[in-house]
Amino acid sequence: MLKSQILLVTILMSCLTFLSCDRVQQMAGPMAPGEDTMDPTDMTDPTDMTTGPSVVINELMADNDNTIADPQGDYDDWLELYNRTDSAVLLTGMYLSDKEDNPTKWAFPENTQIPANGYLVVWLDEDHDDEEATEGLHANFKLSKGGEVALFVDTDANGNQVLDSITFGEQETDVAFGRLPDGTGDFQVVQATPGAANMAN
Ligand SMILES: [Ca+2]
Ligand SMILES: [Ca+2]
Ligand SMILES: [Ca+2]
Repeated sequence: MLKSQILLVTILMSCLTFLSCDRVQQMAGPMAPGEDTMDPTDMTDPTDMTTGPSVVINELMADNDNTIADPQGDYDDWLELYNRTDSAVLLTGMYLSDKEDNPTKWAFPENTQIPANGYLVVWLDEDHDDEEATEGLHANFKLSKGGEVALFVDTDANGNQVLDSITFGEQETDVAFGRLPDGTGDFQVVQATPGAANMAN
């Protein structure tokens, strides 16, 4: 009786050895490494509004005569960024520029943050070196009323990445040009809303 039990176990072991890993995998179909651990919720939804850059250029004014003064009381050009995500974004290592051949013209100061679904205004007034201009962000270039380009740029191991850019034509004094709706819409003439949600003209 004992001998026959041992024989049965031996036969079972042989069968298990025959069903080697390769064979089990073949029967289950080809499987890429890690495929069995993929979470289907990790898939990118192509209709998701938040695909693309987290932060975009949202509004600008290239000839501000009496719309809004900067913290030093000057009516200067300005540009508004908008954070399209539900998380604050650190802008360290990112840049603004008005020259495609010099995309890293002005660096955001270390630890500059834009809040979740929030706005950030940068004065484009060349007051970056002004010791009086301690309040507010002041870039080292201005926008041309006759039209030019504004670039929002990140840098990484692959070099400069233009996250967003807007090429605009001639602008009218005290008229803002912005996305409608915020963050995703096409640029058009809008009401001037620096630091707040864009509104139809
Ligand atoms: Ca200024
Ligand atoms: Ca310029
Ligand atoms: Ca705005």
